[in-house]
Amino acid sequence: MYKPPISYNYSFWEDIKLNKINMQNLGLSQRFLNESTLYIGLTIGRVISQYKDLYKVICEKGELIAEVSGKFRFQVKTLSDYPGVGDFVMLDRDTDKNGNAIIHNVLTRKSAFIRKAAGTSNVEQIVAANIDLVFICMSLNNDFNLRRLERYLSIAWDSNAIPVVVLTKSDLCGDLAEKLLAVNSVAVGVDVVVTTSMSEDGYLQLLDYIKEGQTVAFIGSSGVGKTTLINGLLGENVFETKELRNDDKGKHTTTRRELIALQSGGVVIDTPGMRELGLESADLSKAFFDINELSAKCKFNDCSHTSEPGCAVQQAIYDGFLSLERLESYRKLEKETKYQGLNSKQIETTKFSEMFSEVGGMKNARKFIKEKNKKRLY
Ligand SMILES: Nc1nc2c(ncn2[C@@H]2O[C@H](COP(=O)(O)OP(=O)(O)O)[C@@H](O)[C@H]2O)c(=O)[nH]1
Ligand SMILES: [Mg+2]
Ligand SMILES: [Zn+2]
Repeated sequence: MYKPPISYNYSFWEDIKLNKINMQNLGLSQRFLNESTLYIGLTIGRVISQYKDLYKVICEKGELIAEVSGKFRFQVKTLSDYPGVGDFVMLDRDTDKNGNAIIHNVLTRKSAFIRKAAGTSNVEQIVAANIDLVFICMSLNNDFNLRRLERYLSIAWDSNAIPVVVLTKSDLCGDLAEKLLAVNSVAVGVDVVVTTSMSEDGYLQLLDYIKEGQTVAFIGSSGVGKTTLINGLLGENVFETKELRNDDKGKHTTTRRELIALQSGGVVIDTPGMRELGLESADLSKAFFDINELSAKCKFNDCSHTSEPGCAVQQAIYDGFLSLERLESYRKLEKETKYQGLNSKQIETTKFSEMFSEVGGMKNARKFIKEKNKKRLY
């Protein structure tokens, strides 16, 4: 079904030139306006791209280049405290004619998609902030990988935004029905949209999800067609796509802008592809809702779903309702996020239990820790 593209011929950049920027169209809601009144004399803006220490920010008077204040830099605790694309920030001026604007504050995020570079500890990074929806983009050809999808879904559920799976390049897929079945078994309770940028009606259904005043982030591996989709929705090549062989093997080309408003009032965020997506925190209870539900039916409350009698998870695998790969994927992600929310003492305890469960079982580990804690009292 073909729907006329509502974003075509929209002269957003004309608006900028004419200083007619409507911050509401850029997602500025009452909630952020209220918070901004705490900062008297500062101007509110939204980060539209970042390059190293410099931020491109859009505010009522137009775009400007900004950097964080020295005090801000001094106070940050983690990388994710720094502004990211989509953040609302408080600036000391509304033009950069006389030098870069200074960012003094980042307004409280209502959501954030955070990645952690795999293998490195504590380097978490804001991929997109203040988003309502996350379009998890995966191509139906080379990039297709259910385990990766589970990873993305786990982070997306944890972000406070609602995930939608966007399958791209359907024109390059010969077994769509089969792939859809597989995706649906993994994307529990999540909308799945099939797209292709090869025809105009192949992606317009995405517009149904991008509501006025809302922000949608396109997330996924490099080369799956995120930028092409967004350009299609905008009806103009605002973002640079990479020309490559149709095989997903693209390199990220830096874009000047990553956040842009659609005529409909919605805002889209294009993100550069991520080769690695480490978990900082994840919500496995939603991403693995099926396993969670099954666990409740296991005979033992602390069932590890390995060899216990009356294990509903193992039964589901046996009956073919759940794949072993999915359970393993769940375990892997669980392990990565295990220490989340624990204090240092709890982490230490957990590590000890693990260590000792390998040697002499949990009993020994508990005893050891008890002894250790006793000694601490004296
Ligand atoms: N066959 C086919 N190629 C596509 C489609 N969408 C994008 N491409 C191509 O895939 C490559 C990568 O696209 P791009 O939008 O830059 O991917 P991104 O890295 O996810 O932003 C480009 O060469 C596009 O022309 C599609 O639906 N079908
Ligand atoms: Mg791109
Ligand atoms: Zn079990």
